[in-house]
Amino acid sequence: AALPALLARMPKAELHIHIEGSLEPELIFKLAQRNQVALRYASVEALRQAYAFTDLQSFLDIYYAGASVLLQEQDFYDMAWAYFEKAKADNVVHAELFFDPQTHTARGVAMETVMRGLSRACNDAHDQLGVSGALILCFLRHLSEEDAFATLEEAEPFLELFIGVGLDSSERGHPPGKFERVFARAKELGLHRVAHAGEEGPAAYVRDALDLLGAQRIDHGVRSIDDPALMRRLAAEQIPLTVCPLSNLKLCVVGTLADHPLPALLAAGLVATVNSDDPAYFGGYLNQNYLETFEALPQLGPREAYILARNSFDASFVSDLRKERWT
Ligand code: ES4
Ligand code: ZN
Repeated sequence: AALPALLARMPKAELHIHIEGSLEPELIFKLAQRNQVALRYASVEALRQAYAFTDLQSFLDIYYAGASVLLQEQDFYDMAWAYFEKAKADNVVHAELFFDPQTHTARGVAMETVMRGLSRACNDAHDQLGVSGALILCFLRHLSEEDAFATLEEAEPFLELFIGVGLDSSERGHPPGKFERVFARAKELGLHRVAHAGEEGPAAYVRDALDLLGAQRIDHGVRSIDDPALMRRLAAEQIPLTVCPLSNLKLCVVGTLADHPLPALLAAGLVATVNSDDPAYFGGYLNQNYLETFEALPQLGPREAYILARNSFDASFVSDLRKERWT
C-alpha cells in the first residue's frame, strides 16, 4: 500500500519524452485557433477518440498531425512549459526532452523559432519550478541522410542550446546505419548521441545503434531481450535503456503490462529506466507509467523503485558532480 506513494514522491529523472508527444488535445485546439490552422478533427473529444493505435506508424500519423498547430516561438514555449508543470507534479527533478525539428522546418517554421521557444521554457522551468531541462534534437529516420545533415547544419548556430542528437520515427526499414555519418558529425560537434532501437525493430538494430552510431543510450531497446549475447553486452557496458511501458502497451509492442520485459531487463543487470515517451497520447505522464507498471508486475517492489530512480540519474547527461549531490 505504501508502494504507490513511494513511486509518486521519489525524485526521478525523465530521459525519454518527445515534447511534441506532450501536446494535449486541449492545447492542440487552442493553438489551432490561435494560429488559424485547420484540423481534421471537429473537437477535442473527436481527436481523443482517434487515439486507438495498432502499431507505431498508426500513432506517428496522428502525432505529426497534432504537431502541425505549432508555428510561433510562444507555441513551443507553451507546449514545453505545460510538460514541465506535469513533470514538477510527478517529482521529476531533471528531464531530457526530445524534439523533432524536421516536423516543423518542413512546414516553414524556422529552426530558431523551435530552439528559442523550447530553450526559454527550459530556463524558466529551472528558475521557477526547480526542474532542470535539456534538449536532444532527433532526426526523423524515415527521411533521408541528406535531410538529417541539413538539419544538423541548421542547428549549429544553436549548439549551446541542445546537448545531443537522437533518432526517432518509423523504425522498420530505416536501420541505424542510414545515419552513421550524421552521428559521426554530431560526435565531432561534441554532442551526446542516443537512438531509438529495438522498439518495433529487431535486436540487431540495438547492436547497430551502438556500433555504427556510437549511441550512449538506447531508447526503448526492449527487443534486446531476444538476444542473450546482446543482453550480456548491455549489462557489461552498462548501456542505459530508456524503457516506456505505457507506450509499449498502447503501440502493441507488448500485449499487456504483465508481459512487459522490464523485470527481466533489471534482473539481467541492465541500466533500465522508466519514461513516458508521448504522455499526451499514451495515457499518462511519468508517475502513471511507474504506477501502472508496478501494479501489473509483482516482481517489482521498493527495491526496484529505488534502482529505477537511481538509474534515471546515472543514465542522464548531467555532470557527475551534480549526480553525486543527487544520489
Ligand atoms: C515515437 Cl513511440 C515513438 N517511437 C518512435 N518515434 C517516435 N516519435 C515520437 N514517438
Ligand atoms: Zn520515443
